[in-house]
Amino acid sequence: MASRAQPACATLFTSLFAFLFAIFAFSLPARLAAQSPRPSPIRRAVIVDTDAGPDDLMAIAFLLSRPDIHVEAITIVNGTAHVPTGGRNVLRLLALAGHNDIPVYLGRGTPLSGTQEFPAEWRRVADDLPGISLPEPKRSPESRDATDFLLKRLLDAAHPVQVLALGPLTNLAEVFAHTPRAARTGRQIVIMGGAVHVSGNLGDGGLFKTDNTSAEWNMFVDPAAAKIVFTSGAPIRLVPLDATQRVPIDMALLEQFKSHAGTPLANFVAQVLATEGDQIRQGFYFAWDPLAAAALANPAVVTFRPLAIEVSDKPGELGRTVEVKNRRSNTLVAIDADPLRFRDVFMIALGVR
Ligand code: AGV
Ligand code: CA
Repeated sequence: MASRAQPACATLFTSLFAFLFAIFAFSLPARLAAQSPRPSPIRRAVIVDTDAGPDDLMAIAFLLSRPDIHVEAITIVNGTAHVPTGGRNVLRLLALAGHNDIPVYLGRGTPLSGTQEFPAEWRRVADDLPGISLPEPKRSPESRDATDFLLKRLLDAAHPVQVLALGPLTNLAEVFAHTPRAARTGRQIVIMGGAVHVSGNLGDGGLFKTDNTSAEWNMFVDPAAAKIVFTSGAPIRLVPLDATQRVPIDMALLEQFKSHAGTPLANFVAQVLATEGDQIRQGFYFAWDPLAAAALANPAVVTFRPLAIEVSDKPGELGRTVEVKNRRSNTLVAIDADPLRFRDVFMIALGVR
């Protein structure tokens, strides 16, 4: 008797357990969604390599506001800001965003070769961020340097990561020169820089005297690094001036942010835009790094075309990104952008309507 009752009891228990488990399992997604402020559980891992200019910080604010993107780390490259101050400012932005979990790694303070620098006035503004209030940082930069971090992280092929490069290419080039296969293990690298079928921007603001009318600043500051990255075999999406000049930032966008910013990050963007008011009014302030970030998050904001790109080392056009015809493409180049789509993508993420 007892020997038959046992299996019956066990079956009852098994069914009861299966029933309870089914209720638990089916209600799990709904409960998780209710608890989490982020609707999408699948987030893309992104490392931002930045020279911490004011518009780099807007691009980072945008990415931090996207529920589908996980900014895993930020590496600082020599460029608009000086590396230590740039790192500190990024950590202050992360403190504002409540993202003190994101590590910041510092790169070297000079280009791989040459002594080109951004105009001193732009460097001062990027270091000091006049008119912009940010809290004190909640942590220090990591003690490992940026290239050591990038190298090991990119070689972890089991966890592919996208890199968004918003300044000169010094850090990435240092990594690829050291270990060439690191260029091929990551996901797409999205780069803001270059000018392919349009003029360069070294003359912006009349701060720098040069005859070079074809280079863009990020490529010009470290052309040797740009050359290494474009010949590395890395899968590159380039967002050059061809695309960014289609997206001028106008007073209307500034006003929208001023009157509708409802989060600390949107408020921060409003402040940055307000400090660029003069350039915006004169019509030469563009969505450079914010467009590249938006193109990473939502490629439909730009039109990509596969092209073979080479970086010039000729004196009169140092750093120019040249299209070479009849050669296999090495780059998806954003040759155009949709300004209205950019606005939507950027403003929706930051909660501004
Ligand atoms: O050339 C574009 C790059 C972007 O990475 N930077 C600005 C963005 O961070 C340099 C630059 C070009 N024109 C500028 C720049 C301007 N008028 N003010 C400040 N930086
Ligand atoms: Ca930049």
